[in-house]
Amino acid sequence: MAAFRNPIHEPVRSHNGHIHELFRRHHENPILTAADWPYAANTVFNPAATRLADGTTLLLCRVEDRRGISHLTAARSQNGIRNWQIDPTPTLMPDEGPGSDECWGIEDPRITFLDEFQSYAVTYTGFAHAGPHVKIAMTKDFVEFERLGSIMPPDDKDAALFPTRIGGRWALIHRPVSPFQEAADIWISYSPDLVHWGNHQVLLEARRGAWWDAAKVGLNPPPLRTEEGWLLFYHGVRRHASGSLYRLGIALLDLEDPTKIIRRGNDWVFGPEEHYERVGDVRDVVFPCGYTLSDDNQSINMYYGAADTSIALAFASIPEILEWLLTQH
Ligand code: BMA
Repeated sequence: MAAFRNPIHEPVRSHNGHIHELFRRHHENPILTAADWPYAANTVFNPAATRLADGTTLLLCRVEDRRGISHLTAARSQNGIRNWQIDPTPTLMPDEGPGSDECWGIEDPRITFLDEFQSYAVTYTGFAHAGPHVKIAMTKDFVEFERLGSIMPPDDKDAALFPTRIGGRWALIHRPVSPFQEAADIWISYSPDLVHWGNHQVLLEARRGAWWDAAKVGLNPPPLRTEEGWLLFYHGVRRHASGSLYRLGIALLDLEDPTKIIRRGNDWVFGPEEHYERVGDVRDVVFPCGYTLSDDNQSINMYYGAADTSIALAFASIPEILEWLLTQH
């Protein structure tokens, strides 16, 4: 595996002098914008991330064109910060044919490497007349994709797989929306084969009322296995007079039974502060869809969409995150 210098040692910025910030932004943020793209694009944001076997960082970026339709394009870099090699044409295009269930685009991918298949599973949102819904495709190289189709009907999004079976079954976290309630909660479902899903249940509820995660919660990057449990990074949305605020929160799920929540942080841990996070096509949004880990697995490099316009990078120490969570009451 190629040497990978942990970018956490580069200068980083942390704002709030009164609160110990778990995440530190890279000083070159945003690290990717539409101006870097080899072809015309409106915005690039909400990337999935993984490290390939040779150590290369791969981002599968959501690219919105000037019609408003999104597709996915891969960007590769040796250090995960700069010198990105961006595919010269879209890597995965929506099927825009008549009757297609993704005629308005494909959005917000998450990548999970499945040991069992030695393949990457990409879960993403297909968008069409019936609403957003969860789709899955398998790939070994981010060149050829095998599309397994739609696995959750509309309105459903923000889905990612766990990397291994749990109790013999695949598990998927996702976020359906019900017309019967104003808030939207995170759900978990199970499958024997990645295609047929059942045993649906609520996993984590939006907290309603004045909370930062009152209105909607949804998974961000795929769950991360740690010794203490599965780390769940999720966005909380609070609606207010001038729009919605997207911030990041953390919970810890039991390794054997992820429906058991060991801890849920009360405070949000990352939110829009910098200009590129506050101002853009959709203001006040930080939206990570992926991370990579440092060589020693002790820190997380989180890639996130900023204001639905650009791609940025922030770092956190996994032991610090766990310590923070486990001392929450
Ligand atoms: C969510 C998702 C994200 C987007 C966010 C803010 O519902 O659709 O793609 O970043 O809204 O617009």
